Amino acid sequence: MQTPGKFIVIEGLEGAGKSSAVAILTQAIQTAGHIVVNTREPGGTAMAEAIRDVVKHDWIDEKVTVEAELLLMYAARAQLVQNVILPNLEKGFWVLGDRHDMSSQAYQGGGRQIDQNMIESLRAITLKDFRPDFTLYMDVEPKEGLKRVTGRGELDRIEQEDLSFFERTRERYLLLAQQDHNCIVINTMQDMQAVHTDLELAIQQFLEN
Ligand code: Z5A
Repeated sequence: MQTPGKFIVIEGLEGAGKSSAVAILTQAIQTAGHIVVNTREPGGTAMAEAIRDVVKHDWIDEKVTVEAELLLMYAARAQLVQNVILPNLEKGFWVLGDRHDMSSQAYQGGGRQIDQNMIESLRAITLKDFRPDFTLYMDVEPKEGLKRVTGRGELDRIEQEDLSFFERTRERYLLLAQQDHNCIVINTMQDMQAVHTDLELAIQQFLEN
């Protein structure tokens, strides 16, 4: 789908450093003269934020099925794409997303081990041929990522998963990144200054092309 604006996405496990990446990329894109609209997934519209609360909530006496989780992620995404992302891209603004479809492919496909064809069908129904123009996957070893975010308070339902869930998620992320020629991998197992330099170089190259 061709629009005047560009859709850039930051992906990665928890503790990969997505928050500071958002700040650096926003600044670089604005300096190049574009208006930036920031989004996060799941969330970003009133209804999608309500879905975010539902999907992250720990329902204690009720098992959240992997199918329900997947459907909720796509319901939130459908709302965000139609109400926020596409209208802004059509105005020529740049949209910078903290997570998008690759999160479902990695967390629900890799972590939860949902069949890839099922996810692909949902993707096709919800997003049709809409895809990011550029994705920066922030790679972190799960143990290190979880260490960085401990001490932030109570863990939500997904954060309570065991290490093997995050290892499967990371493995799927790396595979997806390798298959997507519009995606680059940023190694975040280095100090923050080096990560920031890599991010700046990557976005400059994209802006120049
Ligand atoms: N999810 C899903 O399953 N399927 C989907 O389709 C979608 C999402 C869209 C969203 O949670 C949850 O939903 C997420 C995936 C799932 N669940 N999990 N688990 P969220 O939005 O609340 O959480 P998040 O996206 O994972 O954000 P986060 O935990 O805040 O991660 P982050 O933004 O990457 O972390 P950060 O705040 O930038 O960095 C964390 C700390 O590490 C911070 O103190 C930094 O100073 C430090 N840091 C960062 N980089 C470094 C380096 N290089 N060295 C040392 N320290 C560092």
